[in-house]
Amino acid sequence: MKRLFFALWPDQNTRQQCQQVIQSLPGQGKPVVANNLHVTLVFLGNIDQARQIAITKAANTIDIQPMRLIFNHLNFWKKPAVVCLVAEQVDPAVSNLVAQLSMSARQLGIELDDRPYKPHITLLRKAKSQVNIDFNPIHWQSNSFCLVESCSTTSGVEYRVIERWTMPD
Ligand code: 2AM
Repeated sequence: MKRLFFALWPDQNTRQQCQQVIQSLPGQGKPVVANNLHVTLVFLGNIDQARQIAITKAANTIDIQPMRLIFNHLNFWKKPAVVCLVAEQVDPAVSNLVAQLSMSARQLGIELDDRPYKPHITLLRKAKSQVNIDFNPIHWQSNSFCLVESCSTTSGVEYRVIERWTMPD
């Protein structure tokens, strides 16, 4: 079994901009390390090999559209205790992708969250309160999405891209 999720994987420049926001946050919570910053599309949970192969085949058939994201808000979500960058407007290209991946996962009997989808990048975990800082909105266009494994290591959780689907040129 692997703990898997679909995600958008920021380029280096976007990662650096997120890091700058993290560095300007008042000290609280546990910062997400630069290489782990991502936008979860669909969290799948523990998946066996047969289902991984099946969901990969389903993803192969998806027609990827350019996804434009503007992370313009910093939110504190009390229940997961995170501070995250949120894109208030959801690009239909992103919601379509989430809908297609979710449908494929459900068809394979994978149970998913029912909560409405909000693209976000978690910056701090174990956060305690809202932060109010000014920052320049982060603009990013993603032309690909990934299947990512969440791995527990002695130095903490590490997210590893195991498959990537990119829009043809
Ligand atoms: P996040 O996207 O808000 O940071 C791997 O665990 C990733 O999947 C994390 O980034 C996590 O939160 C996201 N995720 C979404 N739903 C989850 C769930 N029900 N359980 C664990 N992680 C979940």
